[in-house]
Amino acid sequence: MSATKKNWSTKNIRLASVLFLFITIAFFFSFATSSHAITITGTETITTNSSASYSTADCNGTVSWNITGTGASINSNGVLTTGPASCGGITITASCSDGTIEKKEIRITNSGQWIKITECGTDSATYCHAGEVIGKYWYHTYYCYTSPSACQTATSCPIYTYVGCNCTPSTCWVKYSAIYEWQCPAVCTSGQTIPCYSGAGGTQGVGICKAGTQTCTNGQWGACQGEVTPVAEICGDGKDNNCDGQTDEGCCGYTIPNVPSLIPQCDTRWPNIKYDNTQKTICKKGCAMSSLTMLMNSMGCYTDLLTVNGCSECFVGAGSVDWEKILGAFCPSVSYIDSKTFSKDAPQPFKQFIDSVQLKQDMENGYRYILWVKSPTGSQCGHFVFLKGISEDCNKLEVIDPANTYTAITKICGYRKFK
Ligand SMILES: [Ca+2]
Ligand SMILES: [Ca+2]
Repeated sequence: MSATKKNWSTKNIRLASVLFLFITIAFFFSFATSSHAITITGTETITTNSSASYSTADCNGTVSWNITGTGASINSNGVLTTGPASCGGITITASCSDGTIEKKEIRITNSGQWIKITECGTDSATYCHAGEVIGKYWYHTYYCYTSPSACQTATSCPIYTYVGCNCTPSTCWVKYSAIYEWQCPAVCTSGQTIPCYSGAGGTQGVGICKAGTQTCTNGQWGACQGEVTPVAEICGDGKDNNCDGQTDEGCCGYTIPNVPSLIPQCDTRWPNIKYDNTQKTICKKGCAMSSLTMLMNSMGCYTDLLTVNGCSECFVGAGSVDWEKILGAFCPSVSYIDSKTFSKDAPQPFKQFIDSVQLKQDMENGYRYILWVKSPTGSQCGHFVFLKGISEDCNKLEVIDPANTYTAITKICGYRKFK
């Protein structure tokens, strides 16, 4: 029994040893023939004729390198010794002695050739990642379209033109558009400037209108900066806004209704008649009285100069008219509103003190003015005229002058205002 037992034990040990050896060999062969995933590391985008280095991660053995496309070559160390000369994508293949193989597609960007969208083909529904920058050329950036259908209809894309796209899952080509370059060639040197003007002919340099400047950026002219072109005339700003050579035209241009006839202070009807009770004649002294008489006549109160001159209480001091008393005596419907003096010594440009458009509105609203102006025979203030209107360009006050000298004036010393 014990011998039999011993024989069984010996048999079992031998069997266990055989099994152990078998498992060990099986494990060894299993280990020796298993493959690792390897990864090619190195740049994914290169320019034509450039070199680049690649290596593998996790290769359990030696690596042999191969390359396809565009005449490029790669040496045994994974160095791209001859870069791709031009168009097309290239594929680098690393074969590890442990049996694993890895391929890597490389994008080629260069001055105006082809790009291969390497992302294409990894997913049958996605050629490349939407919005991904697939290349840059000059100052253009090229973006990926997301689907075959988009790829096929992308010819309207403003930044480049698809010239070929078979839209199979592995190939989607974009060509930098020669057409685009023809349409938009560099037309200027960056930094260059030129004058520019988009207003109508004949308006540049007139009134407010002036040229601007265009600056060249990236070979193309930028927008015109700083130019001033015609706009509708703005009343009362003293500027020629529509650049037609006239300032504030159409803004004034008013003549009062019922323009009175001239009452000349010197007239054969009163050749040597004294003014008021002075020793001076109406011809010498009667401008204010004449202006006010014309004003009253235009406002429906007809009277004549000799009648006014005969009104003993209508004058004050040394023969100055009393505006209110004359109106009270001959035209009580009209009131003396205001008196303004801008200068007692020399007339001043009325536009310094009076807004032309406002003056026109005043006259339209029934206000009437007698202007204090320069004496026709001297340089100082000493004469009165009746304001009948304002010129089209707002620059001149049109008057009826008792001395029959002025028809329009631009400078005044002051005014008397009535309504
Ligand atoms: Ca104008
Ligand atoms: Ca204007």
